[in-house]
Amino acid sequence: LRRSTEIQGDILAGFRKDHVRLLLLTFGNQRGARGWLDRLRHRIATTRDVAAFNAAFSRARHNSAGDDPSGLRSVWRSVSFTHDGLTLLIGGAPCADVPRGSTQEAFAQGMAKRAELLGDTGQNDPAHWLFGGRRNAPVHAVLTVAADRSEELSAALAHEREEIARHGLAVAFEQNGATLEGERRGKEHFGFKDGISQPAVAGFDEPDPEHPEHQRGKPGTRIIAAGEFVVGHPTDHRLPSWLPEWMNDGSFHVVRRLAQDVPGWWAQVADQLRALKERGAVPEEATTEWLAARLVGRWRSGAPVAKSPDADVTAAPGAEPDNDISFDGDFEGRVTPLCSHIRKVNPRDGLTVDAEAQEPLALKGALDGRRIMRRGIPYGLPFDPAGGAGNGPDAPRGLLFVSYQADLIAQFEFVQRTWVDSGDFPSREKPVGRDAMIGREGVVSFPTGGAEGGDPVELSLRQFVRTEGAVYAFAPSLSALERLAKG
Ligand code: N7H
Repeated sequence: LRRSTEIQGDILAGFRKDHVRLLLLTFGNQRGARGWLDRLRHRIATTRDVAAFNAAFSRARHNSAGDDPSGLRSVWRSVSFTHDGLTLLIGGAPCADVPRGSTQEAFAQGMAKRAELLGDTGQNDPAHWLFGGRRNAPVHAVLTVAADRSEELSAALAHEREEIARHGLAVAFEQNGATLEGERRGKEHFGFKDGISQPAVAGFDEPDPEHPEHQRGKPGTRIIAAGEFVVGHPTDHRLPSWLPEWMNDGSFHVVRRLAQDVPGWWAQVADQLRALKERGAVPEEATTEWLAARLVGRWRSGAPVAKSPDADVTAAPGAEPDNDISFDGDFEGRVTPLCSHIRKVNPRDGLTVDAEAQEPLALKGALDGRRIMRRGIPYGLPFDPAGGAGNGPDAPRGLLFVSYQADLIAQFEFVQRTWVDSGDFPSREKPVGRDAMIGREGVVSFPTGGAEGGDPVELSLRQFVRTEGAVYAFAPSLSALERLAKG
């Protein structure tokens, strides 16, 4: 990729580590913050570093037939700044021009101020947040440290803490993240395989020789313009956002701590299944796994309901979970419900109902501008009634949701507001309802009768995912870090 030594390594390549810590930092003063950054910048991973490591790791794993190619290890760091943090570092406004409704306006306001827009009210209210809320210590920078092993992470963190203290910075909050272990590896706390569908990036990921719009070896994974994720790179559909030149090769960083009530969610699935059976709305043999898969759009293994409507299928050992999903032919959501998480957050080819009722978003390629690069990881221990205190129902656990995108409003906020939280997306005669897995309390429309179809029924769903902290930050290029440090 052009400029791969400029773009921070987590944005396009992805750290892909099992142990992660986010240090949310408060600056003491400008001099200290600049001094800290001037030393830190030499430890920041670039896209080239991370991509080379990930390629070597994949090769080693391939050659060792699925085993962990131990020996290949690295510790990666990335850094991003909130609007307040940049203002302090620069000693003035980071963006001279802040048009209404622009990504720079969302960034300048931060997520707590945009709580109403983002559905962060009620249980999600920033008054209860652990970081980023009005009552919390100000966050100026987010330092991400990621490692293969927890000992390596601890050693790196000890060094980072020394540097932080030495330059008069304070840790406002520490957020850990770790891949779940054993059978749960690669899955999030509700039990589903995550991280399957990611956008591929033009100039970075290799196109398939036969289907150049898709990534090689990953059928169904569209290649999207780099400018959707990295500021200042070409985009296909969006107008330039007129960000200042110093932001080129950087990316907006969304961090959200999303708590998951695992037993609550599964209990609700069981309750809903009972109610659906009483109404004769689902087959007698339907199980909680069957219903849960329809709320997500994939089974626990990641197998898409669109292709395996009746039961989960385990992929061949070493095979990647299937991302070659089409909703063409299932516009009414009879197989994969329209309220399922994956249809809400990436509707793919499932939008056009008929020629007259064409949704503008269904125009070829326009959805590419809504994709986000997800870099989330679970936090907390799994729910396990047979385990210790950390495995109990009230122990903290959830998804540390992280995404990178070139435009906060057109990408993250659009997906969250206009798709996840809105009952009218996709637009149909009967409202579809909110996202059936991560939405707030509300009613969704659930299909009956399978592919042949009966009338959909309404399900009242409660809320089992809660926002517990959130920040908007910006991850600058390596040379912008140098300029910020030198002042
Ligand atoms: Fe979602 N989950 O683990 O159950 N997500 N998500 N997400 N999500 C996806 O395809 C989950 C959240 C997206 O291209 C899968 O990788 C949970 C937010 C997008 O087909 C699973 C939470 C937003 C995709 C989950 C959560 C998104 C996606 C299927 C919160 C954006 C790709 C596996 C606690 C605002 C869709 C996969 C595609 C997939 C889970 C939140 C976005 C299993 C638990 C807040 C774009």
